[in-house]
Amino acid sequence: MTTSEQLFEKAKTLIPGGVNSPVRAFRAVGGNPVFIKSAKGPYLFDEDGNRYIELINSWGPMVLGHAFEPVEDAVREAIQHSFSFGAPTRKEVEMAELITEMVPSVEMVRMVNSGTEATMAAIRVARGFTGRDKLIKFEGCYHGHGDSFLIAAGSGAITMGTPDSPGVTKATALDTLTAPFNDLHAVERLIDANANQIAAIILEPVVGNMGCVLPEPGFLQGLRDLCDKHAILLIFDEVMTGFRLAKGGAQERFGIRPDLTTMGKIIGGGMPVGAYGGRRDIMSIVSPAGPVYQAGTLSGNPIAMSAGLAMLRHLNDHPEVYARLEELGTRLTNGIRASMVKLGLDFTINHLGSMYTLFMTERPVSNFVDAKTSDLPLFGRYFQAMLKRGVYLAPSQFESLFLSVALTDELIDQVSWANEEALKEVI
Ligand code: HOZ
Repeated sequence: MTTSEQLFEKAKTLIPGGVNSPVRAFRAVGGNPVFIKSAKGPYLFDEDGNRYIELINSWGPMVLGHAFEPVEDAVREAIQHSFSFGAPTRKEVEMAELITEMVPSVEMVRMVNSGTEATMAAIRVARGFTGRDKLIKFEGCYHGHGDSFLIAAGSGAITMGTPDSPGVTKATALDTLTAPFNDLHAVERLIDANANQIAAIILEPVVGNMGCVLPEPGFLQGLRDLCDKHAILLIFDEVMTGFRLAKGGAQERFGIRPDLTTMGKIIGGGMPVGAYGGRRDIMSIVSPAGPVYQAGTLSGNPIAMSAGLAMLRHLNDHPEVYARLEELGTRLTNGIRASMVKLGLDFTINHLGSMYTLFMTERPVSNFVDAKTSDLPLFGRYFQAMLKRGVYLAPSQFESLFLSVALTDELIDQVSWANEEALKEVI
């Protein structure tokens, strides 16, 4: 038995399913999860001494690779001053200033501890601001595990076969309306059928949680226009895309200004951090400035702020990081396409910048229904074939992969090679 196997056996007796977040249990791909011991740059190392080229990067934030030295140094410096105060600090002010500079739609920002917290708070604020109860989300988008979002949810929820989770009350579920991603007409119909009742439309502007799915031309602008017309707030969930697709996230890349934005672990340099922010008039209703309550002792934690500041400052000062991420993403997806031509395969690759997904379907994937046409058992075999060749992919078809600038051209070519060999093996 490997060390990972031993750990998993024990974990299953102590932790539900043996893991603290479902996707990583490998249920969708079979086999035993590998237990990670450490990571550096582009590599993960498991408890059995195996090394993997890392294509998840903690589900997004490790855009500079693991254990990036300026972030490590910042954490080392910060821990000398204790770990938590539950009181304001200079670093929180610096963080807020930097975020508002990098993401101009965010005029005020509140730090929280995870993307889930950020989205839960953002919709509360949207409801408080508009005085309306309902929200529109898109099938297959995932906004964390808040009750309102576990309706037609992607990521682990669909991976485990529970897009609509038991435990969410009927009343809560009724306030969440869903539409297919990229379908403006469906959104219009929902708005018409629920006149003056919709507080917000929330979406991942580039989806990571049903695999990588791109907005079609005009979709984001169409949502912006509908929101303006009907006094609905537009919320971009940039937990995965923020500071990754561009310095200012997907909203910079597509030139759309949402009313509110949610952000995640990247602003903690990978540590447990989230944030929500947006228009000053909206954020001014958050307690204690206004009546909408939201709080947290760990919010703005000094260690996490130090890590996040080091990472965001680096990204802000080094725009070449984004050009490099583009090159790496293009090199890898071109390599995968070339292999597929060679092998006579026509699977769909969705790609933007440093995010991509190879869907095991020949159908173009622009929404959840399309994504679900993927051959999931084939994906499982492909995942295992890649793992065997030392490449660590997301253990679910319904997740995006994320590259880091720690990858080199040579490593990208190794991944392409592994990909071709893996496809040959499983087809
Ligand atoms: N649901 C997360 C990504 N969409 C992954 C959770 C994990 O860390 O296992």
